[in-house]
Amino acid sequence: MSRRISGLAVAGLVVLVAAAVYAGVAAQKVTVVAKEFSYTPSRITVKAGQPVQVVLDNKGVLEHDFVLDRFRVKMGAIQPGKTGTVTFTPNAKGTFEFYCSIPGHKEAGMKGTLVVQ
Ligand SMILES: [Cu+2]
Repeated sequence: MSRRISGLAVAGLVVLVAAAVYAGVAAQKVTVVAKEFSYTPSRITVKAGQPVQVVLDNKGVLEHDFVLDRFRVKMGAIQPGKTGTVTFTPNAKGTFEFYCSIPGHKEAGMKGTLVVQ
């Protein structure tokens, strides 16, 4: 009986430690709505050195993308009504541009700013 209880206690402790470790590296989740021809929000602020998960919610009628050259992020085209996800870790502080790589979209204003602090 006591062996069974201590076994449960150990299992519980393992779960707690795993949860704590996971929380330490949990991604900074950011949802960005894409439409013609903008991102909302167009300015995203994140912390350096911690993973960032970008969820692109395409509420437009054309396909859209999310590209951030500085951190080699390229989501790929997301169809209207769909969402796409990409995760990266910004390893430098500063202000960086992200944009849509579908031809003509960036030029039409489909770009934004990632601020890494
Ligand atoms: Cu676009």
